Amino acid sequence: MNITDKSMIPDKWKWFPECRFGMFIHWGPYSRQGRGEQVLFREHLNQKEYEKTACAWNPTKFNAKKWAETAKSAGMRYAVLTTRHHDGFCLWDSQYTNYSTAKQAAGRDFVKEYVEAFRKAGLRVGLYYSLADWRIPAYWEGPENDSEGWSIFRNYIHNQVRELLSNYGIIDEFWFDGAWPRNAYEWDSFKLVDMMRDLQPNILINNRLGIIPDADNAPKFATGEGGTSKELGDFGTPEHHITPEPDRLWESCQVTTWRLWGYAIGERWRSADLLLDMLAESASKGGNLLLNVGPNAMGEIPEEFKRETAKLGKWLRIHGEAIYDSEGGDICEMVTRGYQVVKGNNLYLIIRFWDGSESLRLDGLKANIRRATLLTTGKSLKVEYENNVIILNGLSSQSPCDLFPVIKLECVEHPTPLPWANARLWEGDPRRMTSWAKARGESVFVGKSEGDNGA
Ligand code: FHN
Repeated sequence: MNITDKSMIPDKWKWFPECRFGMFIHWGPYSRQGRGEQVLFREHLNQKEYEKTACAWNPTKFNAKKWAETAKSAGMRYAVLTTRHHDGFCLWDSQYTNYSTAKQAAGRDFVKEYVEAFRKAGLRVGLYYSLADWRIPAYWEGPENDSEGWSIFRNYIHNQVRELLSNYGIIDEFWFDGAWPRNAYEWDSFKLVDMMRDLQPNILINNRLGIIPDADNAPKFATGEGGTSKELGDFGTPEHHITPEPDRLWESCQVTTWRLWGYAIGERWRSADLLLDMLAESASKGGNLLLNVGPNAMGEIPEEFKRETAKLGKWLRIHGEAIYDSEGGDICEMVTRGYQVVKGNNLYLIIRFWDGSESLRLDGLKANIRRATLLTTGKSLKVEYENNVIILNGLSSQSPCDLFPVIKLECVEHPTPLPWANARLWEGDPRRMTSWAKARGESVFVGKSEGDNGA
């Protein structure tokens, strides 16, 4: 499947590229410590003590409607909430444990409140679920050292996934995590996926269900990205980076802070232009961006997140057609200007660097342009052709917007690259550039006659 060819994407999953931008929410009792979602393990906390703080956790300011409003204000069109992270604490009313928000101090089913509020706001909903549960000795021992304990633990996992997909309506995306160090056979992942598809035939399942040990070049252990396999998983999950998967949907998950996913007191925040850069890069490569927020212990989304992502929402209200339902891009060399994103026969130039010159020169693009518009202001641009070079005229000296201005090129047919520009520097056939160099001559000296070999 070529993920940028929409005709190759099953209808039931077309919503994914249509949405392009989602909210990742890492929230749990670890927000009480305020040092990220992994504090239990990373600081080797006493499990009993952690359990007490988790059971006493009562985030009275949690209001899923407000979270949904923040997501919409950011231009996000779906969300994924951690139902249970590696610490084992459940944010829903599980019938398989009392270690949950429903059975402890909060007395609420946060997953129910989340799915209802986000759906009501017109957003699609995803659930994150960690296979790992750091409380359970059998998780650490594994089947080879505790076969009975492992079987009980694995049944617990399968039962919880079943109840999450049975009791909360249509779930659009399921985000497994924490497969390490077990493989897909040990998790019985093929059986798990079969059950999930029976319950929710249209669901998108990610690739973090453990590695397939006998698959070609399978790593021995799942990496930090959960260990991926082509056989399992409808979409790839590059984490902290933006790397396309050539043959399936993919979604880059990124933090809006400097490092941690869960709420961290004193964390630093990425600015709106950095966040937009990630969104534009993901779209230009044909993937989604799942941008994370860690709400605080009382259930409030940090003001810094609201402030910076609202700027993206404002940008998307003007330029969203360049992102939503896009089909990748990267047609030809553009790195000195920004990103290219394609939709049908339209090519969007997302300009990261506005240098103030009156015209923009595109030397690698082959396109018959019917109309060129500065999408940011609606101003028409004049198009000229000098041999193979396309020149867009009429640009202002000052950038027309705080973030990235966008130029929309409506082409008569699908835009393509010129031969030299059909690959990037350090890629493709180097000989495609020979004539370009030859046009200057062979000498290493400037100004010498033809034939000098520089001796
Ligand atoms: O260990 C987790 C981590 O805490 C976080 O949830 C990220 C989000 O993708 N996933 C795992 C690390 O790859």
